Amino acid sequence: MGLAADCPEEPYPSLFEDTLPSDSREFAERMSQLRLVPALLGAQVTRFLAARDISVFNWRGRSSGSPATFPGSRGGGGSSYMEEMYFAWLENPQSVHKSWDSFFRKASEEASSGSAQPQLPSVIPESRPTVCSRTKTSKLVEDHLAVQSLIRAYQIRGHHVAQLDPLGILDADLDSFVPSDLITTIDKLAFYDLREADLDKEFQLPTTTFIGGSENTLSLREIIRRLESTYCQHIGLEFMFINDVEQCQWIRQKFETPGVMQFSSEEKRTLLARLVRSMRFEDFLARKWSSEKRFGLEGCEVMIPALKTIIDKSSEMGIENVILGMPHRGRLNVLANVIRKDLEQIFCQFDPKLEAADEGSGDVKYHLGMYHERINRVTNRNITLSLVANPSHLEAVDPVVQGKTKAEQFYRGDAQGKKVMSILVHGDAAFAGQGVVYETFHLSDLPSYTTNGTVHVVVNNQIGFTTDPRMARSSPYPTDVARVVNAPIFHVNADDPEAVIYVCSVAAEWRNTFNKDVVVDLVCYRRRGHNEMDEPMFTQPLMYKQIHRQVPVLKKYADKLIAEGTVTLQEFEEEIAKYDRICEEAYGRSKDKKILHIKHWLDSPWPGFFNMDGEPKSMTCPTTGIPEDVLTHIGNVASSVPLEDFKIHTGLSRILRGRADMIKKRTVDWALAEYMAFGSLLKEGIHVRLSGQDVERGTFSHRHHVLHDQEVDRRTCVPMNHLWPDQAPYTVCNSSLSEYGVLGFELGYAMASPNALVLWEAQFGDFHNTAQCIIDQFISTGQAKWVRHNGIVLLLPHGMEGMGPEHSSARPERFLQMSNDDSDAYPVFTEDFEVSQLYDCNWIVVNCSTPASYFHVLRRQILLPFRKPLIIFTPKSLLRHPEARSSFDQMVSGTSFQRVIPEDGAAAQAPEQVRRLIFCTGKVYYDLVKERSSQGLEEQVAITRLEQISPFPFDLIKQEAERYSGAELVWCQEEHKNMGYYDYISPRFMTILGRTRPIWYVGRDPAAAPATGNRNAHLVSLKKFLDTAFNLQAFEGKTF
Ligand SMILES: Cc1ncc(C[n+]2csc(CCOP(=O)(O)OP(=O)(O)O)c2C)c(N)n1
Ligand SMILES: [Mg+2]
Repeated sequence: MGLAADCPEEPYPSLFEDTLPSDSREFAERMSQLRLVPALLGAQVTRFLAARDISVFNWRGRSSGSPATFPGSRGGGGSSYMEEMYFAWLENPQSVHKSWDSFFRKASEEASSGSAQPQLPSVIPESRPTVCSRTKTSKLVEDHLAVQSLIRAYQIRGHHVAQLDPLGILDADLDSFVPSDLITTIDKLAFYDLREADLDKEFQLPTTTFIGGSENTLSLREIIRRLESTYCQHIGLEFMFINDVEQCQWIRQKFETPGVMQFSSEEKRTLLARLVRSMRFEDFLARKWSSEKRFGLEGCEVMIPALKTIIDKSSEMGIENVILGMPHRGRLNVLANVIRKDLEQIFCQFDPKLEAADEGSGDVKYHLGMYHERINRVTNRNITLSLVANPSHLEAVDPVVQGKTKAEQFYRGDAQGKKVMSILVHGDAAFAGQGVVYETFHLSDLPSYTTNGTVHVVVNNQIGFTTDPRMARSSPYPTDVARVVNAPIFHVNADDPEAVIYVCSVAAEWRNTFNKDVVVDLVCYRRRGHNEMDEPMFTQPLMYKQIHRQVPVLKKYADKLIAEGTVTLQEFEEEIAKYDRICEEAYGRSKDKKILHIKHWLDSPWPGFFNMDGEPKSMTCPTTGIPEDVLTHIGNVASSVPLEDFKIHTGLSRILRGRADMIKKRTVDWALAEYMAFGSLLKEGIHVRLSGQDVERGTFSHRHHVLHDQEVDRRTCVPMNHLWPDQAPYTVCNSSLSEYGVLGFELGYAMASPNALVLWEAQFGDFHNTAQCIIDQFISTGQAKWVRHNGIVLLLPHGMEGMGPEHSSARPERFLQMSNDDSDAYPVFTEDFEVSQLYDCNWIVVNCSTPASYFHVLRRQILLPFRKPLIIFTPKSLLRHPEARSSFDQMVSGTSFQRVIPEDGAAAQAPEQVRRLIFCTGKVYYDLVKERSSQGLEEQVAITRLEQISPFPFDLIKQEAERYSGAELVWCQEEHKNMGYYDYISPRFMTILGRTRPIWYVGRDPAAAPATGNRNAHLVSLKKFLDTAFNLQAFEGKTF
């Protein structure tokens, strides 16, 4: 007989409404308060929890492990009902049942008098004659508390025993341990002080579970059965760590409600048809090109219907643009069956004789990107899908996808991410192993970086190349990294297609409801080796024996649907034949294709920017100067506080006064030049975004683009957005302390549109190397591999200033070594040499020595008729150097960026008298000028600056060398000889000079570290090379 029958008249439901706190912080606070009243509750709780030290039983062939802790109970969960009652009673004694009221009243009296503990409350009114004895009711309360704990245990730990591995070999959490509080055998009821006899008793369900559906009570047997079926079958849910009750409730409702996983026969047929496509596509490739690598999806064919479900569901909820990032595995299948790239364009890529039509080196077929606008068949709405091209470097594309998504949202005014979303697909080993995954997660909730939720899909084939997951990660699941941002994680057995589809549709809904990340972990297997040529039996013999026995998911699902009568065998076979025919026909057409157009694989087309052939509309660049009144206006805004009653720091007032002074004198320093460049572009409708660590103020406290009210918390003002009423928006944002993630993000942002100046600034240039993968794999090579232009700007503070080995060098040598202009080819100096040289290069590397130079190069970046990444070595001490100022005259209309700034002093008046011409770049120019003046060598030594180092200004260097035909040529740099620019400029000088004159090196000696940590050593080496620079006998008698 059930409990309700024992005490039928009791107001049981209200009393047992669940009140367990899900918020762990709140819970911790309460626990600490609770510690203040141990005398009151301590003994009761202890008694309730006593005698539950129970051994763990073998279950489903799992071996026993160490006993689990019991956080839901021992840590407080079991007592929390009592706590809830207690705190509610403290607030208002009327709010709890009177039996609790009397219990607490009594307890507090007794606690203060030091007498014995009170009895737990009876739910039976004391005045009523009762059939339930006091012990019985006490047991009843305890049993209910136990059932609550039991439900909570399943919600928290059910996933540990879920049947996730389709092979049935590995535990998805890498641990065979069975939590002791899950009722995996009858005897484990004892953990809760329950017995087999209790199984048929009815229990009131707390509000934190939905297993009852419309019923408020269930028998214990049914409770356990339903919990098992929700949490321990083919879906494993991890969400109870989320610090938000509403979100936890939402998930519980989605999965616990009885009958939620019902599919109509139409839905089942669609799912089967999608599986047919997924599987037969791989089969087709395997048949036609059996010895080609394609990184097939076999073993996780369900990923195609999974992605399609996420897209369908999202489209249903209003999404119009989905941006995908994914690695190699299954990529061709996704292109064919999710993005719907023409099959012949995929198949023709397998033809080794296919010629590339576009310039560039191209990429392997499973890296290319794609963009497609189509109608979503399920929702009948327009949808744009793009798959972002990516390198082999696993997970590197993650932040890039996020940046592109953010930009698309920005341009559409989609601040909530209701129109544009991203999906990231990961491999299990890469997701756990690559740090950029973590960096990308940390961007997910930052205001200037959030994409309002990403759906992550992990192809968890339980292997990474040849490495077993037990050797590849220290966390239980490959997905644990997602826990840091409170993303729910849905593990699912990929051999249960309906479970997968259900989980995916919940994931899409989650993203749409809460605008937060979510992870779907498809626990699957890899039917073949890492690629189709690999032998997996070398390293995973037993796993692969099982895989060889494994019935493919398509067959399993088809058998199921045929058995239940949803489809007939004939229909199934026809579906297969139909898709095979589609593939055959496309294959036939693909043979006619002789030329590969990589531009057909663009993930981010820029409509209208290039001409119809994808070429720049001109090969000229307008001058980059601007009218003086615009300079003055921007300067005035940069020197003021545009908001009323806004109190800025007095130190900043001084800075603004200094700026106003400069504007009056028609001069600019570095910060003002930047202001003028950004402001003028904003005026022209160009969106500007500057991101990086501490960029708002500027690492060197020179920028101050965000003003902070000193009296009103978090009141800020960005004067740059107060320039003109119809200007484009300016975004300046301090980033998380990440280079890899943030640079990738900004690169993706810049990818979305050519009409934006997107800049990433490193705190110090030295730190860019933690983002080296983005630089190597995307920035320097992106256009060559994927014909996609990108105008990202890197601002890299650089300069030897005695700040030690890690705050000195942005490693110019590395950027220059990757520049693609030919050091040995004597160029043809056509009329458009300057622009066409820029067009041909893979990136532009500059080291500006004046603010005007910086101003012009930033503007040129946008005024050019094409886009190239721009690397700028930016100054530190020059930011405040009194000589490093520019006059408006160097920035007004008609002026432009000077790739080379020739000597314009005394030496230039009589070049034939000059004995030495020193070429240099950047800050060392100021040291050289000072030294020259102190030695009185202005007439004998000319100094010429290279502002643009790469592509190398061959034409201007030639002119300079010819003008000073009798002078010795010297390259002077402050960097060590094996670093800096020397190795880059030296062969180019040789080429342009026809090897007739040497270019002597002056600078620091070769070294391992880029700079000394000793200030004195720094100064000594500076003096030494400056002495050599002006020692006119230094190279006498030397040969080259
Ligand atoms: C950053 C990086 N390191 C190493 C590799 C070489 N590599 C290619 S695939 C692979 C295994 C990836 O395993 P997983 O992420 O589980 O994906 P799967 O191939 O199993 O789908 C490795 C190590 C790589 N591509 N990128
Ligand atoms: Mg894997």
